[in-house]
Amino acid sequence: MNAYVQRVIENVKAKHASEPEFCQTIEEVLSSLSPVIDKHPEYEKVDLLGRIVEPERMFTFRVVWMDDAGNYHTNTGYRCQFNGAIGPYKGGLRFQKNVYPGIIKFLGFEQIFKNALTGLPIGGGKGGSDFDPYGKSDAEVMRFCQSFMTALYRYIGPDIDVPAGDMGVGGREIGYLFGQYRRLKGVWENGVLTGKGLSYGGSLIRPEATGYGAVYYLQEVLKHENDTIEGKKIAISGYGNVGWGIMKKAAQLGAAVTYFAGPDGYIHDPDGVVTEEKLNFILEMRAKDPMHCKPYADKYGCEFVPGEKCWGVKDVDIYMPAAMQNDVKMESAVKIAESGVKYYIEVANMPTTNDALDYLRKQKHMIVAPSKAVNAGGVGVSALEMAQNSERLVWSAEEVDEQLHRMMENIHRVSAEAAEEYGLGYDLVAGANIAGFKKVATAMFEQGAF
Ligand code: 2IT
Repeated sequence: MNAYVQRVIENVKAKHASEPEFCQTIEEVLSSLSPVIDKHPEYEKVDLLGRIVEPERMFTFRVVWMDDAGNYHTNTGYRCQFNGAIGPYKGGLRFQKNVYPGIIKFLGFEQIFKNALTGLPIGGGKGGSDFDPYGKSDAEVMRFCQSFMTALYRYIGPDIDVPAGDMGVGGREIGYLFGQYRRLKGVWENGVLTGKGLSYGGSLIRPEATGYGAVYYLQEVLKHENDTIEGKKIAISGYGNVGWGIMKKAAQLGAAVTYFAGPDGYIHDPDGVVTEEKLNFILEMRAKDPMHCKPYADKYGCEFVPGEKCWGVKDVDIYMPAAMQNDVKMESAVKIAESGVKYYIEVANMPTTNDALDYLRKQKHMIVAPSKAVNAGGVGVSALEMAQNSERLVWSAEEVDEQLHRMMENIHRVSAEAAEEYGLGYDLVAGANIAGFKKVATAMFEQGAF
């Protein structure tokens, strides 16, 4: 490995030892960049890598809210404005009780190259809070969101930083956040958040975009292998917004999600989650109780395996981890490799530990695609939402879907070309890191040192 790359990785690991997720993403991404740094010694001269691993700005804030019984609670809010070289900071907010700086920084760093891959002018950022939305009433969520935005509003804006949703932040939360922003600022800046409701500046297809985009990317991989999506069986983890979008698009294209895993175990539906009724049932089940997917098995009489993940099942063609970070560890990776399944398409942010990812990438019979490319359609359509807002226009669902489709084809193509350029063959993981880096690095270099 390039000595400068190695040094930057070691520095990050020493400085951020208490933030393992951040160290993990830095090590994974930077090790792909070795050949690029070899070719561009000018980047070392201006310490471009030392700069890129340091957020431009990151802050915490106090969020105090009152529960329905009148008790006060205090949470920590975060926003990491990681890199604004190619556009306003852009990235979601995660509300989950395990949120701490290491999670926000890993997500923020992933967002930089992901956003660059969309081909649109958006920088990388992320935020959130250790607030646990589970079991909270609507009124409690509203009060929390209002308090959160009261602390954050002066640091964001359509040309500054544009938050969106992530885990624990969906349409409802974005509505409350947007309402409070508007109340505080007294202006209708409708590009300030994305994932908005359709009645106040949201984009058609945004809720489905991450899942749809993942399937469009998968189609490009299949095309590269002279294969097609028709008749393919898919095992996924997660059945949130993203997993649901995968199920729906797969069904439209003649494929089927036949396994899906939730927090309580996994479901095997040999017929696939392909009907309108089943897709709607998933939505209802999640709204009622996000922690259990067993009701699906009870309703449709299919197998439910409690406490297990579906990694290693043999009667599928494709794996798509779409739940959360570090979902697939070494033990699962070995089962996946032994199952003989060819396609491992990451969807959630950093769903695979570094050792497991290295192991899977070394399997000769497998093709591995990285989440920062595969899930980029979500933030890509967020950027399309910003474009519609600034034009004061609403594009049709067909138009947005068509642009999303083209975006995913392009992301796959530039990733494959970047890997090819550096003699790495069809390495989509390295290719995505290199293609994203090249755009951001060029912008940083041309803008001088800061
Ligand atoms: O991980 C992600 O890319 C997101 N949560 C979406 C971010 C966005 O700004 O739409």
